[in-house]
Amino acid sequence: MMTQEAFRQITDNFMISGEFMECRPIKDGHINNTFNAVFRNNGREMHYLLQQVNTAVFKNPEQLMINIDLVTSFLRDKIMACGGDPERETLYCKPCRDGKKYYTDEDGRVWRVYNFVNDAESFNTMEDPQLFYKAGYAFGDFQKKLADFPIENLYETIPDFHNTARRYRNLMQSVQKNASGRRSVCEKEIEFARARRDETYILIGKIETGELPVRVTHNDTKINNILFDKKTGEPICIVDLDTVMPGLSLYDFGDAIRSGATTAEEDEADLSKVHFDPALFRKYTEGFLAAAGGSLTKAEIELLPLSAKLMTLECGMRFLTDFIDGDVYFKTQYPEHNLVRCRNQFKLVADMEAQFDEMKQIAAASC
Ligand code: GN1
Ligand code: MG
Repeated sequence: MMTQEAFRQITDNFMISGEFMECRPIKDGHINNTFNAVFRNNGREMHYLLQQVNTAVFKNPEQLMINIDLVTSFLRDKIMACGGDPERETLYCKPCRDGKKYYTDEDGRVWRVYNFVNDAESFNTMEDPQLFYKAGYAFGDFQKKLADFPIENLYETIPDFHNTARRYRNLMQSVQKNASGRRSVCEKEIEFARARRDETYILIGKIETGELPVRVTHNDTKINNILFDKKTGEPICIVDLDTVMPGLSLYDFGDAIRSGATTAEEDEADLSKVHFDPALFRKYTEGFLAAAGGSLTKAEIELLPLSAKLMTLECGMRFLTDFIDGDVYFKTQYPEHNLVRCRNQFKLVADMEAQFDEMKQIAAASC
């Protein structure tokens, strides 16, 4: 547990005016540690988003922060050109007093500070189809805004992040090693993944053949990575930019469906509550295509349903791998947490397979 004095000392390294009041933990996200840093400046309470970057996951914070700085500056310019409010519509880094974009403390921990978007909220599920339509539009628009970003300037912050075939191989290596000794309790899930091995190569294969274009994508389009304006209910800002890098539009589409076109949270253990919802799939698809559809190729549009299934399978395999490895990657709250998440994702995969024809019809009708 860090003391408030320790937080004060960390934030003191950033160009923030006013007096430090306190840091409050924000519990979202499985990777980084996030805090609301409260300051008082001229009698006004000011908020900043302080994050401790997980350097076990993001091994090169220098490159990570270069990416984020380039992307957020680019977005800021675009937002201003459209008459938008760059303070609320994009994150941007508050620099350190030495001009760097992040601070490394004495224990080697890496910290950064973003603007805090006030009067905004995020959701872990999307029961309201209209809200999910807006989410689709927002992620589609994010992709569209970055369409002319010079992709060659971006580092790959986590290599092979959405290489589903690689994720499958990693799972099988973990199964072999069985570091936690937990393998025997998840044989059914291992078999589920094994039965879908050939499909894990489809998207990566189409990059290699040039059938699918590599674009600047977000790569972590979990639905709670959109901030909605509390007053208007409109999406205002896309957050969690650590994995913005070269990728497929299908990764962003698929991961949003994985996390949003479902009737339950990602770690709902009661599978009778977990269903893929085709009506939500339809809404997101319509919203995403309304914003980004014009720039997508025929091949991309055709693969939308499959990408939803593959991104869900991939995420389930990653949870399963981490369960077998002994919970070394994702934050967990209890010993079976990763297995519960895996079962939840695999239930969605099975549902999508059962309703795949309907998904294809919806995608075809939405463009
Ligand atoms: C992680 O940080 P967060 O919770 O938004 C993960 C995503 C997974 C997601 C599953 C860098 O995202 O890839 O889809 O958990 N991010 C990283 O909930 O691994
Ligand atoms: Mg993330």
